[in-house]
Amino acid sequence: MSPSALLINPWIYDFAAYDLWSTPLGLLYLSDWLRKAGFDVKLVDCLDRLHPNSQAPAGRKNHPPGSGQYYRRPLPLPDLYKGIPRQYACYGLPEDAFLVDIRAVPTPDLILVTSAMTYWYPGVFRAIELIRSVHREVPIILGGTYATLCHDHAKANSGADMVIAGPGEAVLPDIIRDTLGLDISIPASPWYTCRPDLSLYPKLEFAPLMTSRGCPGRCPYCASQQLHPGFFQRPVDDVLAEIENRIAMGIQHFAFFDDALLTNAEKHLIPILETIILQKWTTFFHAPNGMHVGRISRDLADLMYRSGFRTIRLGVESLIPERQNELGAKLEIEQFQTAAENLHSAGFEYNQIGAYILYGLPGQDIREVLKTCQMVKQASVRPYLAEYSPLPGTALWPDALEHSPFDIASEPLYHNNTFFPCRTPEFTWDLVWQIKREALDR
Ligand code: B12
Repeated sequence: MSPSALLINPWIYDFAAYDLWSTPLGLLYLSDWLRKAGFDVKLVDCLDRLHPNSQAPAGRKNHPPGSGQYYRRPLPLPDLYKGIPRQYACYGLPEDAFLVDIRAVPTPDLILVTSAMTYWYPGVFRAIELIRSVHREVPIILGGTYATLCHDHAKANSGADMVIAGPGEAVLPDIIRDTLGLDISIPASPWYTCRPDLSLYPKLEFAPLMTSRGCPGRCPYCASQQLHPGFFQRPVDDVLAEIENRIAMGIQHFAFFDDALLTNAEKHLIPILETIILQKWTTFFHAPNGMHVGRISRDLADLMYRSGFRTIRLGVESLIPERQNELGAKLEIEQFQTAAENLHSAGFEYNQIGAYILYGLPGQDIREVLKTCQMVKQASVRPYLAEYSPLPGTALWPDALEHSPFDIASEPLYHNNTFFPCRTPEFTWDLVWQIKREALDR
């Protein structure tokens, strides 16, 4: 009998959540690895809107495949969020449907649970509690973003038998040996020899695509270096083979998960897009993660348009020079205007191009954000407000500790972006609504 593993993607516990091509990509990579190692693998993904019992509201017509609303179960507000004028909720599969799925799985040898945002840990804990109630004796291993960045918190509180920091591929053989006493003969292979295992889903609207891991940048608010040390781009042919394979599965929509998609574009993204155009493949690409604005030349914008990009998000952060310098000086206003012009000339419309603007940074008067919003709109680009979430181990963390009136070091719930953990004394919820309105008004 083959050994078996059950993979779990837990719920989101938050004030808001909307599915933007969300996929437990880490788990899907690990699944491919496990299958190569001879495991039988099952997945219960609480965030799969296409699950027959998801109760997710039907998708809106004008929203691209892969995006949409989750089923939402209102929850009492945790004490430490008192004063936030928003409903707290659990997003994703109803609990009874989760339990039906968990019970339907024959007792596995190993259970792997992933975790995403650090402040979503209550959903992770709840999943572990429920799994434990059904599969009492099975070792539960927790990994992912929360498990990596808040490792001690997860070890102390999650209820998992083992908490793993960092990429899982390299440590799976050790985990399997330690928990099951099995020596897996396949070597700890590099992640890019695996492909996200999409066979775990009966229904798919899109495929996640990660053409690189890590990031060459060092943005002071970002934890990419801790999560995926170094920077590695997959060979172009390998990425194209993956796209071709997905097309053969009937998939047309793709969402990029790269941290730095446009790095080294001449040798990486450009040849990929040129081949797609040459082969006349029908593809639609979404890049919900902010891309490096200064790298969007006229040629690249044309290729993006012609190869089927539909969702463009630009990592603007701030167009106020002092703030931009503090964040790594990656962008000048002229570069932003040129990139916007290039995208418009290529054919992209206002609603397809969004600019992420960071707000709620340590010591930042959020009124400053209004100016960047206005400049972004002047270039016919839609502002998207991205609230700062402080993360341990990042360059901005000491600043965040100094400016936050809350105990962000010991309580990850305070990392919640909606909470504005680094709020200044002038902060009010009215001001937040005013800025949100300004961003939305055209
Ligand atoms: C893609 C991405 C998004 C996408 C989609 C996210 C999704 N899950 O679907 C979008 C653009 C929507 C997004 C949005 C946001 N994001 Co984001 N995002 C990322 C990004 C770039 C990649 C995540 C990913 O899928 N990686 C790919 C997989 C392969 O890696 P992985 O999941 O880490 O899995 C590996 C290991 O962790 C491990 N592993 C995972 N699970 C398990 C389980 C076991 C048992 C084991 C052993 C190992 C293991 O092995 C895996 C394979 O190596 C990360 C940064 C990063 N480099 O990780 C930020 C990141 C997660 N995002 C972040 C933030 C701040 C946000 C936003 C709040 C930004 C904003 N203000 O709007 C929003 C909020 C999202 C929301 N409400 O849904 C922060 C985290 C904040 C936090 N407090 O935790 C990160 C870390 C970036 C940063 N600032 O440093 N994001």
